[in-house]
Amino acid sequence: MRPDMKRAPVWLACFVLILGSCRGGKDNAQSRADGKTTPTTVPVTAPDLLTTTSTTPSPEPPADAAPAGPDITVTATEYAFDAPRLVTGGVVNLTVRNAGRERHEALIVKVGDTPQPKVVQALDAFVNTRGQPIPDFLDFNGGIGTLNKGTEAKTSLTLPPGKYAIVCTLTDLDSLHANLVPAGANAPELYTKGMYAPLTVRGDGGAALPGGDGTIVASDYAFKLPPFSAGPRTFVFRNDGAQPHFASIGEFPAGVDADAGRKALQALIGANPLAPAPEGTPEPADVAFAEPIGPKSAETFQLTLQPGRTYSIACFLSDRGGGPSHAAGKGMFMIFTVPA
Ligand SMILES: [Cu+2]
Repeated sequence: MRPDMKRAPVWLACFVLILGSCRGGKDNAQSRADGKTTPTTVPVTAPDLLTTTSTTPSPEPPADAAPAGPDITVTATEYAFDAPRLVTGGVVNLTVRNAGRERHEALIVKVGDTPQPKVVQALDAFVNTRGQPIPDFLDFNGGIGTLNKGTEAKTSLTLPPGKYAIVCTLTDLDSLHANLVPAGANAPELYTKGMYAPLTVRGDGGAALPGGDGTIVASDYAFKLPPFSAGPRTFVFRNDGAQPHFASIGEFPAGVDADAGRKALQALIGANPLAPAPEGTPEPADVAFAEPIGPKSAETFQLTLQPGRTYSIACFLSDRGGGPSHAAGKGMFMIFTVPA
């Protein structure tokens, strides 16, 4: 999910070029965006996975279909998810691979029997007009946040039996360097372009959530953090609150200490998200997301911590009933520095 904390200055000429080529050929847009001409992708295999197309969701899997799990893999491309249609409930170990050229995510939302157009309408409202009430039929069940092309990430999450959709809420613009995204720019979310995969969950496989390297606890409205140490880590993100929460983790440039990080974060969160950050404010780079989860739920996420660096952690969700983001309205953000 997009953190919604900052949008960067305009480079209008380039934006026009990129938009033009986005329509005709994404290779050009991507090459311009990251300064490379060679697309890099990971090889994709799709063992016993069924391809899902989103515009016409297939009927429910048959009653005697064999569910996948607890280990499942979802592959993201432009613009589709290659994902199982039926999985065993309980703890699911999900690997998401980005085999496309753009950035993608795999957010799992519980949708029940709500038809796809109505879900999409609710997602549009949620993504583009933060602070509106979230409809009762929509629940967040974690997933994998923004993944760069050619990368993969893992999460373990809990899926009670029910009907879900795997969605990507990013747009083509999210694949551009932040400095190229003009203020107020908009593009269709990728779940409207094919990245909407219905998922049915049956039964409970009885697997347990792995422990990881520590637990980050979200409540209404604070984070409790474990001790941190440098290196590749897997953390449990647990929601003990009554509201949905997520964690967007940003890494400040080297040399930014906790004090400077706190001041910067306060300035960024207070700023208009469509405006450039105040002059000279160091900005944290998004490095990890614990995707949104509902109350009494937990998931794991991966995060590589650098020695001596300062990080931000913030929740930009609002209450289900609407209102300001938890970061802006409730002060649900923190700074931490990893020991050198
Ligand atoms: Cu929150």
